[in-house]
Amino acid sequence: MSIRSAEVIVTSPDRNFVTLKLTTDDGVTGLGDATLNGRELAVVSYLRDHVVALLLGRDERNIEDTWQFLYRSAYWRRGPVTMAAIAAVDVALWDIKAKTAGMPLYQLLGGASRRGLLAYGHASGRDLEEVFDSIRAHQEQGYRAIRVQTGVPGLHSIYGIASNETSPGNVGVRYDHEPAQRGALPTQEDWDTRRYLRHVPTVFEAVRHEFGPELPLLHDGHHRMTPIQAAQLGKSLEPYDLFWLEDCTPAENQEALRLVRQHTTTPLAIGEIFNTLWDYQQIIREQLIDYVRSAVTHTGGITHLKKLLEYAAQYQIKSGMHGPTDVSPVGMAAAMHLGLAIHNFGIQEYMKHGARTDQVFRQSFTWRDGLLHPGEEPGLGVELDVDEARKYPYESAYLPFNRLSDGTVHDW
Ligand code: CS2
Ligand code: MG
Repeated sequence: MSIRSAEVIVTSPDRNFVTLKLTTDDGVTGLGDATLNGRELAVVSYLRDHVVALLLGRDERNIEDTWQFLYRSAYWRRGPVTMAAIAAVDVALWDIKAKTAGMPLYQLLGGASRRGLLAYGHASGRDLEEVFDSIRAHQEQGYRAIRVQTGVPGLHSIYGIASNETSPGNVGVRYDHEPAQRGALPTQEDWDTRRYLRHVPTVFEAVRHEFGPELPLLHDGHHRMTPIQAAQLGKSLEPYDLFWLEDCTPAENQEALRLVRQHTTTPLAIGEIFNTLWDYQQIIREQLIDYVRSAVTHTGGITHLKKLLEYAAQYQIKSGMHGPTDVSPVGMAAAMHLGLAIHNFGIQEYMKHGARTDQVFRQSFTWRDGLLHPGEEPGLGVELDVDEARKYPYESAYLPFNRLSDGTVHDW
């Protein structure tokens, strides 16, 4: 048994996706997601120009050895591009192993630890009325947990607001669920943390008043606050009992979370831009977060994320896997299989992909009563229609960036 071919497939049905397709000499195929939003082609080159040659002829059964080989033999370790490339190989090999074993991947990972995965959706609005309507619309779609992002008076276009104009003057073109805008250059957005800190608690007060105490509510600070501002927000949101406050401050300096922890009991989620277990070591060991936000696609695949979550479990820290539209249906399926099997599952982010994407990627997962389930097909349960994919060639797209009113670049 060995790997006969390795194809890197780039398609852009509703947004850009990068998928690795491995085929064994027995004709068994495996898929892995390698999509890195706004930097997709860097991973394509890493795979095509450096990794594919290393895979041909390898025994596809030796997943751990292949992981270690790709991680250590590269010499240059970690980082978003490397870990997305390794993730794609890893997940494709797990897909092949589960298909060969004739079982859904979660069975190979230890079987189901729950009926399904509680998932949250993205409600947002420029004002309270839009926020309320968006929450109701998500409840009608079956969501039983909701992330709330709100516009801030005085700020034109900010992260996470579906009804934002994509750029000033582009009236009517919705931001919707895709932050990466097609185009030759990134668009600039404006930001003011003090306005945001004054406004957000008033929105959660109104949402709790309107929707009651039960509904799990989440909010994404999207890396924009200093540690003391994050502490301030966490404290001011305590009365509204959030499920979590996410990415409250940039966490390259893991100690920053100590100051936040000192001042608030609002649960904290971090890690969607982390790539390895080592990025978390201190914040897990010091109990500075409650949820690990890493996605399988950006953290070295199932092999590495499973180890990270097992480490987190020792500290009663749970998973909260990143699941925006830039995690492809292949990456989402991998997240669902892992999430169903692990004990310390917390919640899964679930933004629905577009109709064209669902044509390119045939999926077997289910969404019922607010719970996701990866399905019972052998392997991941996702097939990529290569002819359909070819209809949508790559298109340049960038995530926006932020400048403060004085022109300073700020975290987006
Ligand atoms: C976000 C993402 O879903 C989230 O929690 O932080 O929308 C993020 O901005 C994108 O995935 C970036 O590619
Ligand atoms: Mg986020």
